[in-house]
Amino acid sequence: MSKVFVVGKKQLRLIGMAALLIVLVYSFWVWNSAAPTAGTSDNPRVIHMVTAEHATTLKNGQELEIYRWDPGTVFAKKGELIELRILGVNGERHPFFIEGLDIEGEVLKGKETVVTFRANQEGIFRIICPTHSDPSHGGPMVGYLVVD
Ligand SMILES: [Cu+2]
Repeated sequence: MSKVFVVGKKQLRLIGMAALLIVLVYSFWVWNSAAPTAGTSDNPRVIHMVTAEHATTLKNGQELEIYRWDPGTVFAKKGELIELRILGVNGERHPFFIEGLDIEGEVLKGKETVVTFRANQEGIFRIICPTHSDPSHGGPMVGYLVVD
């Protein structure tokens, strides 16, 4: 005894759309897995930062000026090779170190400082400019590197 299935136009259209969806999902999956994973091989992932300045005049006439890393927080995956490029826009000179990591450098106005490192350690690491440490010294100029 055999069963006979009759497929109507509506079912045929649904089957066609399902097949198309499967092909699209599979194509995306193949395309996505073939894309190079930046920062995990010998090719570092580039992160751009700049030095920025915020300034205001208080009601008493006092000028308040602070420097910041911009963006204030950057992210890396554990094990990722990072090329941190910091362009000096505001402020003549910003020495810096990344607390807990053996990374340091100096950013000069109009110049780009590049540090390359592998983010081997998970955590939140402060990027500190010791020259601009608190409000009385144009800071705190602190940014964050988040590795997870
Ligand atoms: Cu600074």
